[in-house]
Amino acid sequence: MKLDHIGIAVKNLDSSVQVFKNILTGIEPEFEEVAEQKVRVAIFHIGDTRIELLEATAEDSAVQKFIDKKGEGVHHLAFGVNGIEKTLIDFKEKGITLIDETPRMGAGGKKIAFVHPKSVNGILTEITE
Ligand code: CMX
Repeated sequence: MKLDHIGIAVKNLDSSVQVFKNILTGIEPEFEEVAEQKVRVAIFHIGDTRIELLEATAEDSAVQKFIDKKGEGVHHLAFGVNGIEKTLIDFKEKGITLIDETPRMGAGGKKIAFVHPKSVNGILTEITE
């Protein structure tokens, strides 16, 4: 298990990238659009983990709903696992509420699944492989 990335919801990707470039001096982000999740993403690699800035590309995007309700800020934590299907079964057996019972495709063609924030102290949690 590792901390794969931290997702941060932002209103404007371009201006937020400038803010994070000032903080993460010398790190150039990669950009990606994840159509299925209705987000545009700027990815900053920091050692073994990443900060992902998320901008909604549609009004009904989960990121847009989050910003409307809570404002900008940490949107989710993502943990890298070996054997995502096995991990989901394990979580379910432990009574953890899953948003995705089976993995779907996320950024970079990785398998991802979300766990409901109500199950994890208000933190939307992603697992990825
Ligand atoms: N972190 C913490 N709480 C969150 C949240 C988040 N990111 N998103 C929503 N919530 C809370 C809401 O505040 C709300 O709480 P209250 O009931 O106390 O008001 C509750 O969850 C329900 O929220 P909602 O706005 O009514 O939204 P939905 O039920 O439609 O969906 C969720 C919530 C988490 C199930 C949905 O956003 C989801 O399936 N998310 C997973 C996919 C995703 O977030 N994709 C975007 C990023 C993708 C990427 O990284 O590529």
